[in-house]
This record gives sequence, structure tokens and C-alpha cells, in this order.
Amino acid sequence: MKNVAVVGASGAVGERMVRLLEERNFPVSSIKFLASERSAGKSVTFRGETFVIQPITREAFEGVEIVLSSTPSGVSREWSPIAAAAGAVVIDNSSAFRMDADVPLVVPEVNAGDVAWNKGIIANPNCSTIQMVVALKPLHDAVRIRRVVVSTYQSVSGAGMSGIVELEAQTGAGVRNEPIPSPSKFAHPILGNCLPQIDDFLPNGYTKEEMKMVHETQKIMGDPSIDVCPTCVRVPVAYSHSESIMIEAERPISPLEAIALWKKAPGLTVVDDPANKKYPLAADAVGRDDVFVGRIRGDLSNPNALVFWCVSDNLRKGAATNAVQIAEELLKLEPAGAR
Ligand code: NAP
Ligand code: 12T
Repeated sequence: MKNVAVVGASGAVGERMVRLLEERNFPVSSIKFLASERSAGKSVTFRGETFVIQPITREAFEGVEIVLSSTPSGVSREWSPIAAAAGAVVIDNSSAFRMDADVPLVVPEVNAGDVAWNKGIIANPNCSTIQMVVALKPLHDAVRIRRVVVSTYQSVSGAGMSGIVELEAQTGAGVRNEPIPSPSKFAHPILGNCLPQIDDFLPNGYTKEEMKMVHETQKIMGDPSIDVCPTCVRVPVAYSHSESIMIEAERPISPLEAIALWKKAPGLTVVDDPANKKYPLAADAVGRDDVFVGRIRGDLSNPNALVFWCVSDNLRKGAATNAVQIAEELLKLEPAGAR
């Protein structure tokens, strides 16, 4: 049984964390919910009990063993080391520590073993990276992936509560035939649009979100030789990210071989019956924990390449589910009597 704190409990990811701790029956002996002064005083229901959200303070981490954190990265950079120094293991959803050499970056289906060498902070990867590596891992183990070309179709909830509010406001104005309110979260109106920009641009012409997919994939898969060529696009979808992925491997791989590998893999569901219009859809993935793959086909010019479509709920497997699974891996490391 663990003393748990959920930091960023009022956020899009934080809300799912609370539900996942309930659903997965996480062994909680005490729990508290933290956020900024803005949400302090709001209430959270957990296992039928009502809790009041408190502001983050040093004292709030006393006695806490596991912190599930989903705040902006600047907030995590300040507070996660404080919580870790107070004795907790922090599972952090932000990008603050992901590429630090002494911080494990974990997707349990891929590298659960890395949880063991944590020094108080474990990073949860970016949502687009998580669903992609769950699909890549079984293929990589079998045929060694050399290169990945990926285009994402990312939902507005990836940008948090304010992204959802912005799509809702523009959609409401659109159906009432009113002027579309000017964008504040996104660089352009998201209604009726696809925005080829997520996060800021870097001097190499890629966005930070795209470069997260490059570096995080290599770190999680433990193979810096995998090349990743990403394009990250925001689409007017509320929940679940979709991805078009092409992989090039060291040897030929057929769709049937990939399907056989995926059917044996944890956390993955194959939905691939195009004749009956069955393939993974964002709306079908909402509220589910799996990564869904379909539209599986060979490349027309390269026998070593495979093309597929990959969908997952970004707030569940892309964030909260993965974080709670990491917490479950921590429990497994303890002698049975201590759990
Ligand atoms: P969000 O909906 O905007 O929620 C942010 C949370 O952080 C809120 O609870 C907010 O509390 C809290 N917070 C903000 N400033 C704070 C401060 N100064 N002190 C304490 N708490 C503060 O965002 P989100 O989508 O849940 O994302 C949270 C983090 O997870 C981000 O780093 C994001 O990049 C990462 N992430 C998100 C996704 C996704 O799909 N959304 C996936 C993977 C990772 P208040 O209500 O008090 O402001
Ligand atoms: N900018 O976890 O806006 O690094 O969709 C996740 C989602 C950063 C992250 C987004 C982002 C992250 C977004």
C-alpha cells in the first residue's frame, strides 16, 4: 500500500490519473491531490470520497511514496526534484527530464526493466511516441527497424484542457454561424484545419514535438541507430492521436508476419478488416488503454518496408495509463510482503 500524490490533478491528464488509480485498483493507503492556487479548493472524488485540491508546497510531499505528476514542464522542473528529495518516486508526464541520462524513460511494454535504475524520477514519454513504440517494439525484435517515417494526426486534448476548450469554442461559434473566436492556444484556427505545427520550431526546421519523437524513440527502444523522420500535425479531433507509420527493416517483413507478431504483443489490438470498413478509429479508441493498429500493407517498392495506421487515446495510454503502469512496475520491484 502506498502514500500517493497526484500533482496537476485538475488537468486533462490528472483527471484520467485519478480514474485509472480507481479502475486498476492501485493499492493506495493515502492520497492527496495537488495543483496551482487556481484550482486549490476544487474537489476530486476518489473511491467515493471527496478530497480538496491543495496548492503544491514542500510540506505536501512529506511521507508521500509515489507522485504521479502532470504539470507544465517548468513546474515539474522546479517541484519533481523536491518531491524526490523528500523520498518519493516521481512519475513525470512532462518533457522536463525525459532526455536526462540519469532518468529512465519508460513504456512498460518496451523497457519495463529501466524502472529499476531510477534515482527518484521516472519520465513518461510524449503521447505520440508512446503509441508508436508499442507498435514498433515487436517488429524491431523480429526484423530490426532501421528507419521510421511517421505523420501524426494529433487531437487537441494533447495540448491540455485549454486545447479542448478552444476546439469547443470554435465549433460552437461555427454551428451558430458566429465569427470564430481568435485562437489563443494554437497558432491558427483549429476548426476546419490541420496545423503542421505542434510546439515550437527549432533551427533544423522540425518542431520540438517532432524531435521528441526522434530522441525519445531511440532512448526507449535502447537503439540510437533507429532513424525517425516525423511530421506532427494537429487536427480538429478532441481525443486520441492517429499516426501513419512506415518502417524500413533489415530484412523483408510481410503484413501477415507483422500481424502475427502484433497479436502476441501486450497492449496492442489489431483492427484490420478493410473489406468490412474495419480499421482503427480515433473515436473508437477513446477511453481504451490499448494501442490499435490496422491498414497494414507492404510498401510498393521496398520489400523490407511496411506501412500501417496506429491509434490510441493520448490521455490514457499516451499519458495516464502509461504512468500508472510504471507505478505498478515499481510495486513489482518490492518484496511481496512490502506491497
Ligand atoms: P492541463 O490540462 O493544462 O493541466 C495542467 C495541470 O498542471 C493542471 O492541473 C494545472 O493546475 C497544473 N499546473 C499548472 N501550473 C501549475 C503550477 N504553477 N503549480 C502547480 N500546478 C500547476 O495539461 P495536461 O494535458 O494535463 O498536461 C500536463 C503535462 O503532461 C504537460 O507537461 C504535458 O506536456 C504532459 N503530457 C500531456 C499529454 C496529453 O496528451 N495531454 C500526454 C503526455 C504528456 P491548475 O488547474 O491549478 O492550473
Ligand atoms: N506540446 O508531453 O501540444 O511533451 O500535443 C505532449 C503533447 C507536448 C509532451 C501537445 C505537447 C507534449 C503536446
